[in-house]
Amino acid sequence: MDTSPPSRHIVKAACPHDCPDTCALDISVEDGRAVAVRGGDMPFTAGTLCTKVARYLDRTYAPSRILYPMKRTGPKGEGRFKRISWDEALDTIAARFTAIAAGDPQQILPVSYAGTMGLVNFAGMDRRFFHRLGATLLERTLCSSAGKAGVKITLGGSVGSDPEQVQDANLILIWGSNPVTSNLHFWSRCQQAKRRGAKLVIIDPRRNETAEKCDWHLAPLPGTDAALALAMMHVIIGEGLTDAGYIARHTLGFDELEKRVREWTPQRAAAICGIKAADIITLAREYAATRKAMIRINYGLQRHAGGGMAVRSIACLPALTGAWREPSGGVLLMTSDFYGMNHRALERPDLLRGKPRTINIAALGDALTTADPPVKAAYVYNNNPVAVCPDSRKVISGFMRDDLFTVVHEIFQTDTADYADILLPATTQLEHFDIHKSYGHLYVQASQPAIAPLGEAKPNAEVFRLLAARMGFDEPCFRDSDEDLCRQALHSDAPALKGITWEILKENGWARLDVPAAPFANGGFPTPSGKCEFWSETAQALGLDPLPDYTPPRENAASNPQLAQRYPLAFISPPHRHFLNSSFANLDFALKDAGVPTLEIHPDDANVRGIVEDAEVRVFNGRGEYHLRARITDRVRPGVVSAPSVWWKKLSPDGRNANELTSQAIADMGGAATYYDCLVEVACTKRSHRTEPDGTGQPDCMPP
Ligand SMILES: Nc1nc2c(c(=O)[nH]1)N[C@H]1C(S)=C(S)[C@@H](COP(=O)(O)OP(=O)(O)OC[C@H]3O[C@@H](n4cnc5c(=O)[nH]c(N)nc54)[C@H](O)[C@@H]3O)O[C@H]1N2
Ligand SMILES: Nc1nc2c(c(=O)[nH]1)N[C@H]1C(S)=C(S)[C@@H](COP(=O)(O)OP(=O)(O)OC[C@H]3O[C@@H](n4cnc5c(=O)[nH]c(N)nc54)[C@H](O)[C@@H]3O)O[C@H]1N2
Ligand SMILES: [Mo]
Repeated sequence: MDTSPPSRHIVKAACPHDCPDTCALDISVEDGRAVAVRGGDMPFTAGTLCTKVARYLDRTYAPSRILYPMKRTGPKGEGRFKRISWDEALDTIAARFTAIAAGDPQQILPVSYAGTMGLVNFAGMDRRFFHRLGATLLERTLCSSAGKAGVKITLGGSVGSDPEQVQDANLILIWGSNPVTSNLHFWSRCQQAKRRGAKLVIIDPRRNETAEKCDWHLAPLPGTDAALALAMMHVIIGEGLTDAGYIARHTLGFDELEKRVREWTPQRAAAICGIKAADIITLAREYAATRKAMIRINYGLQRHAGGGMAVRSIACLPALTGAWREPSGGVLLMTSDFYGMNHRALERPDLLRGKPRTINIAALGDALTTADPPVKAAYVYNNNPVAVCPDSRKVISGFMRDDLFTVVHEIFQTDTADYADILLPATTQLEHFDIHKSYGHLYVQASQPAIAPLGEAKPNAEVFRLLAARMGFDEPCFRDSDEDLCRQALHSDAPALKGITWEILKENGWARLDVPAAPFANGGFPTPSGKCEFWSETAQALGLDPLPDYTPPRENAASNPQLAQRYPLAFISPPHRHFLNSSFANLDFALKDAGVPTLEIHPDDANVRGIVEDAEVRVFNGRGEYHLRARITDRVRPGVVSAPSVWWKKLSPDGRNANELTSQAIADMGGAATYYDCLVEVACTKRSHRTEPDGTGQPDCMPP
């Protein structure tokens, strides 16, 4: 009998989820089983995790994981499957793809997003495979591409302030962002700043979890932030609060900008934003008076028709006031372009045959139902499109097509998996190698497998290697191992990566990029001019206004009064604190913490509709409808309703979720989805009386 104590060791990994914090993880392993997950010693993580990822073992060892390849036995959408072998699964896929590709490979569509953000399994062997196949190219635009395009115009790329400096700021503007929910480790640094006396201002149509803890909350109407930023510039320039030296040396187009913002009086912006002109003036003066002022933009404000312009306009502010001179000044949307990793080596665009068409995932529903040539096969991985893509009724009718061959590679049997012809089991982060950059800090990380794959689960990269071999793709790059891919990501002469090797990362878990604390104190923006570009030739070449301006939402009272008459409320569906997009939204602990799906509605809007607390309401527009429990609260401003998301449809009381209502229309830049540009009406659905425990009746709906 072996009486030796179980051997316990720590494996260094990284959180794979789509979140700016990309945490370092320490996985404790005992006898081949992971027994604990803790925050690693990477400075941004500093040993703490969010409540979801602290329970990552519940995800890895969930009884509901898919562990074997399966094929569908019932009708599409019903979710009945039967176990098959990997050989049968791969042979089936290779045969179907080969037959379809013989006609036109563009009839095959990869459908992926950010289920994992490790580069090996996010954008490596998969891209090689689809490039070589000649499949349709997918434009991945569900989240950030409008904002990304906006900062690229003004700053030259996805670069900005170092989030590890924010604790020294004296003023922090949290703009379209909810760090308590979605950027926790940035928030802990904001709290340090607050304890030191810094002022925290939040700009958000909803008094979100973060706003509760800020000093000042401004609540503009959704999609109107560019007007607010332009009016701030009006005040800053008009009152001479600028840093003339910084402007002269490090910016382009100041005279043109001055002329443009002259039209943007605080009164004009106030009418658009639905806030007070006096507040805009105060905000502009306080911002300009504080050199150590950091603006944290996040994605909430760019999920609108004018999302690109909004981010572009806000990104001009620190160059006007010279806040870039301070490490704790400037503006941050994302840090991704500081890395300079070798994405070409990973994705191998040189393998492309011909010039395949591009399909935008923001309009997946239209693509699956009307594209010409039609999509005959869809390969879904890292993505739950039935739950997360806009206008789900169309997405579902696409996946319902009998003549569509659908492969889904997943950890769980999601809403999308139910439509698969072939369902493949995926590994979780504890079971594979990967390399991680981040969009919210400046560290590179190695993620190493802590345990063997559960059941017959395989990583994304491995499945594409096996498929490539079956399809006769004999280029050597299809035989690269996962660690080869990690090394190739670092094959780069980017100065920020100097001295960082895969071996060092494996040993330490992480390494910081070589980026100075105040990256643009002396200019050096990665724009064509090297300056912060108020006036942009790049924008002009894209057919856009060379100067910042306000692009109104597609769906609001000013831009579409007829629509607003039928559907008068602006509907937003921001991330739920207990979920990560639709990930975790199937695990018992997260569902228990989240409770029932709710709609937050202001008392004024509830009263005129006869809606009382806890009533069941129908939220609807021309695209669809679903039912929610009403929460009557002044958290949302009048005219705005909010439904924290993204719930799995099949785990929601009425089998539907927020994306029944959202639109496939795209933003002004980056082909981006416009989830929060969405008008709805709300009605109380039940006039019945529910019985309370004390026997009294509580009407669900009151006469308005
Ligand atoms: N717990 C948790 N964390 C997450 C996620 C999650 O689902 N749950 N998702 C992850 C992902 S993929 C992303 S992209 C990030 C998202 O992180 P954020 O960008 O912070 O999330 P959002 O809720 O989209 O936007 C934040 C805020 O924007 C507000 N907002 C909506 N429209 C507007 C507007 O027009 N103007 C302004 N000023 N504000 C507006 C919303 O009310 C919300 O409070 O979080 C990541 N982290
Ligand atoms: N209404 C509304 N809709 C939204 C949003 C919103 O705010 N409101 N937010 C949008 C945003 S910001 C985003 S980023 C998108 C997110 O959309 P997605 O990127 O689709 O994110 P998830 O919903 O988390 O689904 C990812 C899936 O990938 C799977 N997965 C994880 N790791 C792996 C792996 O290694 N291999 C494979 N094969 N699968 C894996 C997970 O199990 C999960 O089911 O949703 C968007 N949808
Ligand atoms: Mo996202």
